[in-house]
Amino acid sequence: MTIKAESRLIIAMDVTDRKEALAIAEKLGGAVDAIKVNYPIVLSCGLGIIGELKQYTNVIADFKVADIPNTNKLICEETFKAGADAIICQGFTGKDSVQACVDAAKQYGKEVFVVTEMSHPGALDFLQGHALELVDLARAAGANGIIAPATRPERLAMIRQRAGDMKILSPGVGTQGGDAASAIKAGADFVIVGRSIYNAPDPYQAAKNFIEQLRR
Ligand code: FNU
Repeated sequence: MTIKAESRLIIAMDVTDRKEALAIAEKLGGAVDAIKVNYPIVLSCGLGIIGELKQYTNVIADFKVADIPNTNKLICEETFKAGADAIICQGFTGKDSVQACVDAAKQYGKEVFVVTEMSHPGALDFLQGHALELVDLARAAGANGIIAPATRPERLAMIRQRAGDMKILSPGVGTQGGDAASAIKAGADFVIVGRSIYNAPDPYQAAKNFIEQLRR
């Protein structure tokens, strides 16, 4: 199943308390296109949290998989068996490693997104210089989409040009300084928002505000 762009909002569930995560998911699951889990929640709650969150919406496993092809395949299989609808992998490991993720995803009917330029300042040290090559690599490997920064809309637009019809998921909105509407305008299909939602006094209202911005 592919994750469809409806609200265009993906919540980054980086809280480490299971009850808090499930309460937010119950409130927001119906309004967002997916919940993204990363190591903090899985390390604190266990892999089973994927299945628990999945009852509310699609789940994307942001494991930034970055190993040799066989290990990548094993990581993807365990993640998909746990119920994740998609997985995020790194591209700098090379085409064979990304291909292993894509092959595993095809077997399970799931999706793969490849990190290109990251949203934080450190992405300028190495990743930015190779971002367009990473886009090409993701496409050549048959990935469903890529991750590109909402913190640099001009770079996001450049990456969009190169990405063809691949989906773009864009983190860095809110706390990291990126703007949701600008990211969509630059070519993102989805924005990923974590702290600006789950740390808000009213996460539901915060999510609704983002959805409203994305609709305009
Ligand atoms: P928030 N994330 C990111 N930038 O922020 N996966 C990237 O380039 C990237 C990511 C994740 O800042 C980050 O790990 F490839 O609180 C976190 O889970 O909104 C989320 O996106 C952003 O969280």
